[in-house]
Parts: sequence; C-alpha cells; structure tokens
Amino acid sequence: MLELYYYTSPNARKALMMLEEIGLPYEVRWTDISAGDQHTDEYERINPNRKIPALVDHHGPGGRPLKVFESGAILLYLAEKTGKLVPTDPIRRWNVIQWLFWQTSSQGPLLGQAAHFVSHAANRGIGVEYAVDRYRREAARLYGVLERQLAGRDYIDGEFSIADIAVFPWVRVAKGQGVNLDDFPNVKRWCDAVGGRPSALKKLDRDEATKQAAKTSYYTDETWNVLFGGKSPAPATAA
Ligand SMILES: N[C@@H](CCC(=O)N[C@@H](CS)C(=O)NCC(=O)O)C(=O)O
Repeated sequence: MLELYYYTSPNARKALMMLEEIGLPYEVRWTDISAGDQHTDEYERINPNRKIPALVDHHGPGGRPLKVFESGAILLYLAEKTGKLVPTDPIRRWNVIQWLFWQTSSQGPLLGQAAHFVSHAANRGIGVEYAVDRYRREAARLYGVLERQLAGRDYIDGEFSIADIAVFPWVRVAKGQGVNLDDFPNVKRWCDAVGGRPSALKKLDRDEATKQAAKTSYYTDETWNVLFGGKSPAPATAA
C-alpha cells in the first residue's frame, strides 16, 4: 500500500498526478501545512525536511517498507517501481532526469519565490520591489527555457514522462507568478495537453482532500505565520 502525505500545493500535486497515472492503489494522508501538521515529530520521521509531499511504500524494494521525501525522488521512485513514465533508452532516460532536476532545483523554487513576492506578499501589502523585479525576470527566463524545449515537441522529452508531471503543477498557476502564458505559445499548448489528461489536476480538484483545502483560508494571519513567519507551532513531543 502507498500512502501520500499531501496538501494542495504544486509539489504535492506532482506526486498525486503520478499516482493517478500509474494506477496503483494509494491513500492520501491529509497534511495541513497551513496548520503546522508538517512540524510534528511523527511527521519528521517520515520527512526530515518537514515539507510535503512524502510517500510511504509499505511494500517497497524487496517487500521492505520505504519512506521517500522530495517530490522529484517520489516521481523517480514510482517510475522505477512501475517501469512507467521514464524511458529505458539511456539517452532519453537522462534527458528526462535532467529536466526533472531542472524542475526541482530551478523552475519550482524560483517560480515559488515569484508567486510569493508577486502575489502572496503583495496581497498582504508587503511590497518588495527588488524581489518582485528579480523573480519576475527569472520566471520569464525559465518559461523561455521551457518554450524553446517544447518547440516542435508534444512533451518535454517528446513523449509524456515524469518531467512533464514535475513541471506542470507550477505552470498551471503561472498567473500568480506574474506570467502570461499567451507570451509562451508552446508552453500554453503543452499545458492544455497535460491538463487534459485523465490524471489532470482539474479532475483531482474534485476529490475530498482538495475540497477540504479549498475551505481553508490559506493566508490568514495565523497561517501566514506558520508558513512564512518563522512561528511554527512547537513540535509535539514524542509519546
Ligand atoms: N523540494 C521539496 C519542496 C517541498 C515544499 O516546499 N513543500 C511545501 C509545499 S509546496 C511545504 O511543505 N511547505 C510547508 C512549509 O514550508 O512549512 C519537494 O519538491 O518536495
């Protein structure tokens, strides 16, 4: 059995989409990061970085249980476990892996900062002009990289793979990063194609976990402090 520690955020959505794609049975363990669920001792034993997503495979390699954190590692683990969505040809395999690393080390973190300064901080009246300019520019650069890679290709590696699953959840929220997808026609076409898959998040958005998240007001004073204010609730002590 697979357990996904999940909250509706781009990094966790990658893992959810992958689970839908591969079709193995899984259960969602709702982890409300806006309430500090990631800061318990129990959760730290699953993800030492105290972030979502995390995956527990009770029948991992050799039938042994395995805990996996970091969304990129989760995608690669599930691809290897099932032989799906990562090519076997070594040249193509490494192409997919390098785009996966590009996503986890550049695209995700920098677009996250863009969204933070362009939208989340700005909506709270926190104006940081330099940061907004810097991350807007970097976001435009990253979308340009993706635009060029998608020229003449349906998907990042030609065929749909974990690279697309990693990149998509951040592109579908481009607006909040100050990016207009009309400026990146290849990316827009690709985003529509990925968003139209049966595993797509539009459909997953109807599930119970996501409905719960929609009810949560993400950025009240309290949730802002938990997520960005360095005021995490004190971790519960182990029993
Ligand atoms: N590199 C990590 C990043 C995980 C991450 O930043 N998760 C965010 C949600 S997208 C989170 O758990 N935030 C809660 C917090 O910062 O306390 C991954 O790709 O899994």
